[in-house]
Amino acid sequence: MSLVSYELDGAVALIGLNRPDKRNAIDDALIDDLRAAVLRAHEEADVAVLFGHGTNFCAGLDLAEALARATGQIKPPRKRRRHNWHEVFDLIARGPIPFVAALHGAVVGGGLELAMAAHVRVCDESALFGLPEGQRGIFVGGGGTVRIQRVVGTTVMMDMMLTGRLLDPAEALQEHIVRYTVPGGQALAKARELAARIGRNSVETNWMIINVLPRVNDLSHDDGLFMEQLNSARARPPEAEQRLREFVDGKARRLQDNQP
Ligand code: 1HE
Repeated sequence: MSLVSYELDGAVALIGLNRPDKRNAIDDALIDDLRAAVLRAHEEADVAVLFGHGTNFCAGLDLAEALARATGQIKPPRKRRRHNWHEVFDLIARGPIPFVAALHGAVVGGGLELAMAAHVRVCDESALFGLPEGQRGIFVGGGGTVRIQRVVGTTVMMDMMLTGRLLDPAEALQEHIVRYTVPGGQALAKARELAARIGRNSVETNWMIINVLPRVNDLSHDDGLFMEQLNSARARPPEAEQRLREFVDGKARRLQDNQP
């Protein structure tokens, strides 16, 4: 049985962490199933929603499996390869389609790192965000030093890691961990609504938004502007001509119809 559910609703893939008895803790089997689901979504969807089944989004690293690994019960691979969380989270963050994360309950440790690989994040009022690695004697390993630190800044991440402080939805909004907060039980519905809007954009522009912006963030001012110029001057796909014509002919949706 897969530890990750997958459903296609039109052009929106719904990907659900499905290990609720273990609070969707991420073990090797779950990461493999998540990888398969993400790759399938890349093929057949224009946008994806990531959510957790049960009462939590994700309790982070499977600590029982981590203990088995630390005590040698699970043999390390003979050859070094790329960290499998890094690979899968990058497939989400820098793949061909945008991801919207619907968050509730515990969003901690690796669960927060996974959420931060998504491009738009929504939480309901039950959500709690934390980085309890210090209490477990381990360190972030799912890209958090890069991805979380860039969003919340060093001060906030250090505080979360050193004190183990949990952020509530209002604090998460303030720190840009989420962009939308909704009443209990409504995160998935809101995420699906946002995904539907995102899915109405040009696929090509969505690709540039999620792939160009984070890279420009890593560049100097001059190189960033150069990268922007290269991308905005790329040959426009036929879809762009059609969308431009719809606007000029008065047939396009107006911006005020778009407020989330
Ligand atoms: C788990 C895990 C887990 C729950 N690994 N099994 N993550 C953490 O430090 C979070 C640890 N978990 C918790 O603090 C709590 O479980 C929760 C706040 C998420 C949920 O509490 P609650 O009362 O609803 O559930 P519970 O009774 O604590 O747990 C239910 C079951 O899930 C129980 O198993 P059971 O067989 O006894 O029923 C728990 O053992 C199991 N469970 N969380 C394994 N994380 C690559 S670097 C990333 C580093 C990190 O992610 S650090 C953060 C680790």
